[in-house]
Amino acid sequence: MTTPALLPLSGRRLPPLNLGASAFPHHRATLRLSEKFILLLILSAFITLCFGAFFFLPDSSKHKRFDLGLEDVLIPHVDTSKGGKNLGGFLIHGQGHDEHRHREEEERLRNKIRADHEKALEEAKEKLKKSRDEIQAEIQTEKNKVVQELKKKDSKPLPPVPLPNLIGINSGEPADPDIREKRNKIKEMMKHAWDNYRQYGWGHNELKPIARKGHSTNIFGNSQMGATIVDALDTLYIMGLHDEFREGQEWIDKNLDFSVNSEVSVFEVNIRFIGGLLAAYYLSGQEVFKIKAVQLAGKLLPAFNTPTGIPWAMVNLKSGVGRNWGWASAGSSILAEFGTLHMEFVHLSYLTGDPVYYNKVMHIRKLLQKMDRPNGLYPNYLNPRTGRWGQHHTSVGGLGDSFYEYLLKAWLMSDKTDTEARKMYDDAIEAIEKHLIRKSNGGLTFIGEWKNGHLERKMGHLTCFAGGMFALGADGSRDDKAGHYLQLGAEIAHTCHESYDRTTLKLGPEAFKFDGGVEAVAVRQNEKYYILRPEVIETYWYMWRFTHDPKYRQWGWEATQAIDKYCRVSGGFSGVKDVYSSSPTYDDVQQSFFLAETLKYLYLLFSNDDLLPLDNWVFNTEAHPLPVLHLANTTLSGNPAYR
Ligand code: DMJ
Repeated sequence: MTTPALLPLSGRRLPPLNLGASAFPHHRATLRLSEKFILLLILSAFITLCFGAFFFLPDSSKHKRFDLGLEDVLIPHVDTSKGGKNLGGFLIHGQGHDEHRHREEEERLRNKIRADHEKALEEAKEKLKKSRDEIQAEIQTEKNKVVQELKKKDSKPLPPVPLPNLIGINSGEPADPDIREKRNKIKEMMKHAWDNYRQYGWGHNELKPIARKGHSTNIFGNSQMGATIVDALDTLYIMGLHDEFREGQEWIDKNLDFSVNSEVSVFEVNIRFIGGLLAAYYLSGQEVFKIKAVQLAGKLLPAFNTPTGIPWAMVNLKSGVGRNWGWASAGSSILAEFGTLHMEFVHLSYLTGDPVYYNKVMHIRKLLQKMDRPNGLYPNYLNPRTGRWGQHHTSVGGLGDSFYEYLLKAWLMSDKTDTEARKMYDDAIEAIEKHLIRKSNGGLTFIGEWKNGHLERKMGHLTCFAGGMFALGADGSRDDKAGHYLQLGAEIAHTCHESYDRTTLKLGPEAFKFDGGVEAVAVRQNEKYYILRPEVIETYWYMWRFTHDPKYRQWGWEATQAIDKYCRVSGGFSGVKDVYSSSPTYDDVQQSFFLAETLKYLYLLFSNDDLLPLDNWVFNTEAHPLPVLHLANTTLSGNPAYR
């Protein structure tokens, strides 16, 4: 749950440190390149020699016979009347045929050889004119082609696994006409967002609803991977927008290609693409989503080739080269990024029967378990080369958030059998309560940030998801503190609602303070924006499911109306730059998570609880529902290939 797109990036590229077979891909390419140069030189020298020698050969006209091996050359012919032997439409020429014709034939062949040599010489010269980079790129392209061909030959269908019990894929239609009407309004907003993306941004990652064109950020790399399509699929399905769902499926089937020279965020691609594809697969049963998810996961695996096994933040999908964000403390990887892979990777192992994914995330967990934690808190930064913490900053918002969420959800998704994850969650939450959670003078409970030994009394919009997390984790909590955690969830929901209610637009700012008389209000201009984020609505939905207190639907409806009034434009939905201004300006981005999360949580808030019940489904951090795996009965993969 980080926002790397909003943080500065450095151009510093860190070389991979592993010393295995792929440790020096660049070096290997250089060797091939010089070999290629030498070969080209030898080839051109040889051609020049042949070409020159050809003109020094004696003139055939001066000799009775110039043997170019013509005696037994096969020349197409149909006439056998002159004594030749017909072999299936070809005539073998022997002695005694006409001199003139022979000379013509020699001449024709000589011209052909000369032309061929000239062509080869030209090609060799052309090659040598190219820069090292161009030649290297050509070699790489050829290598990739070969690899792709081999892969095609190797690609076997995925092993069949029994699907988990998929309960609660239904319409969830509420009986109350007022609630139905509200739900229909949210569905209409989804259609507006989708239709405009369909019209103006199709295939691009996101939409610029005012400029009416495609948009992308560095988290998706430089190619058009249709992030909005993949992220929106399950919301379309849940809302019963089946034509739109099929359009998306068709695009994915025909166009979604991961063999691109593009450097992407491992975390973002995991939560939006792999999570989105897996959820679409489980909801619809369409194999294409599973296949694409597995292909993509294979492209992320090289990111784990670090001395510690803690993955790089970014990986190039083609070369597999990884690196970290330049802004991260001392070349560190980010807790919320490498700690938010578990749910998707467990499902990948389950579906493929290949333990590689499971092993990667369990390795991360084991490593974290062994480390000392200052005050019991997990710092946001961990160096993947040394295995040591970076700066001692701890946050339940950006850079830390979904790590805690995934500990809890790993336990839930395992049908509550992964008690190790539950223990880590309980320990972490206890330390967070002790050091980060406080009450303001005005009685608002907030979660601050720990920075170098002191508490910053500021809470981010991202942190608001924690209300829902506390409620979700209440059942099964240590010392039977379920009531306490449900209450804590309610208090966070209330605080976050206040952060919306105290603005002009009734939309929440990116971050708000509890300091010097300020309560739940943004102070700095660059923290006053709202970019269609879901976290506050996510918490309303969880609180609604656990309490059925009507105020959560009321708060959700306030947010729906505010979004429709202030963020809706004719070309889609846009974020706004200042929620305290009555005439806000737009940021002109329709984030893919608006379709994946914000509208989905709103729709579920106004649906019956039997649509995707929380006993059977766990939502990943991008709101993609994955089924609980009843592992106790089935083994991890449910198929014998998995050991
Ligand atoms: C989403 O991509 C996910 O919720 C992520 O975990 C954090 N940020 C955005 C939405 O704000």
